[in-house]
Amino acid sequence: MALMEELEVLRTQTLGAIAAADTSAALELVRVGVLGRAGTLTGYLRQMGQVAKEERAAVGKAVNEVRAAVEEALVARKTALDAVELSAAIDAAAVDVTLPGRAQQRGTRHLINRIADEISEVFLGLGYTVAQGPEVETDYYNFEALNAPADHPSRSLADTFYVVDRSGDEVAVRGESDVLLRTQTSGVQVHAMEDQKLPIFVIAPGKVYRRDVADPSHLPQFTQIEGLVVDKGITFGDLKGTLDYLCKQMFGPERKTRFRAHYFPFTEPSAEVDVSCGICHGEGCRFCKGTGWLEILGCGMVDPNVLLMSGIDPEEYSGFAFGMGVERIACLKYNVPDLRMLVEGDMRFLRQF
Ligand code: 2NL
Repeated sequence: MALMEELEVLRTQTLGAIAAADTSAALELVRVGVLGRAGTLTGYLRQMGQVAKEERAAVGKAVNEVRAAVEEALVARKTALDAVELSAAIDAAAVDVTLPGRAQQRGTRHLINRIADEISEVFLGLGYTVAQGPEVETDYYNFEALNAPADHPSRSLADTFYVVDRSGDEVAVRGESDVLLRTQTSGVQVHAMEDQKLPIFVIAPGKVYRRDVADPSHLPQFTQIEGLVVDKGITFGDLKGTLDYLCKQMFGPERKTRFRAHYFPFTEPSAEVDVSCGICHGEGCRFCKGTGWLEILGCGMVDPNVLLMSGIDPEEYSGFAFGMGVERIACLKYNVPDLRMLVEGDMRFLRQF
């Protein structure tokens, strides 16, 4: 019975092919080749009509047995291959939890802002408020209200950035005031004198602009903190005590201050304040250029004319004011030799602070 033998060969070959299939894709090819539409076993089922009547039952039974055996072997092999492939996929996607993590790059505050905040904190502790104002100001608030004479060099085109329109003409507001980038934050305090009730204890930190070429001690843009006090009975003694306290808070309790007579158009009398050198403690060294002192700010008693222009009676009220460059103070505190290092964005330098 040739047919029965053929079926036996087909069973043996198919079970061998199933055992040899080493991927589920290869196994599927075996399945389609035997049980698919054009499969070998399917061919035998189609031919059943041509099988002699008396053999039909036996052949049919044999075909079904082969099919049952093949299907059983397919399921078993498929289960085994699926397990192998799943574990291979898991291994391939595995995360090594013992690897060290990648550190997040954390930003830090810029030294300039940190020092500005430290200075502000000293004055907040003394009961001052912090005021802010526009970086684009009018000539009136930046110069005129501060008693700067019309021909003062700081008002010249060479020293101040004036705002121009497209044709290059200077911009005028209300037809009278020139528009400029503020050279100091004084305008903020003029606004405070005009708008706030007395007494005034205010500081004004912010960016200011001067038409300077950057060098070790100048930046065309820097951060200034100005302060203003207006009350009844304010004296130069109040000014000295306040600024001496500021220096000791910022640089340390062992540091001394000295007040040198100076001139500003907006204060009278005026002074520059030096803090004793932290490197030589007043002996004189290279850092303080042999003087024992480091210049840190300018100050003075508010000129009566300045009070008057903002509507305050100088017979009843007096005040003091001061201004300092934050970058300068940061460099003095950390012995940085060049202001430009603060704004060059070299992270190796900036991350130290
Ligand atoms: C400096 C010196 C100073 C003032 C700023 C001021 C403000 C008003 C009235 C009077 Cl509203 N004065 N400001 C006073 C003295 C000095 O700055 O060296 N700044 C970088």
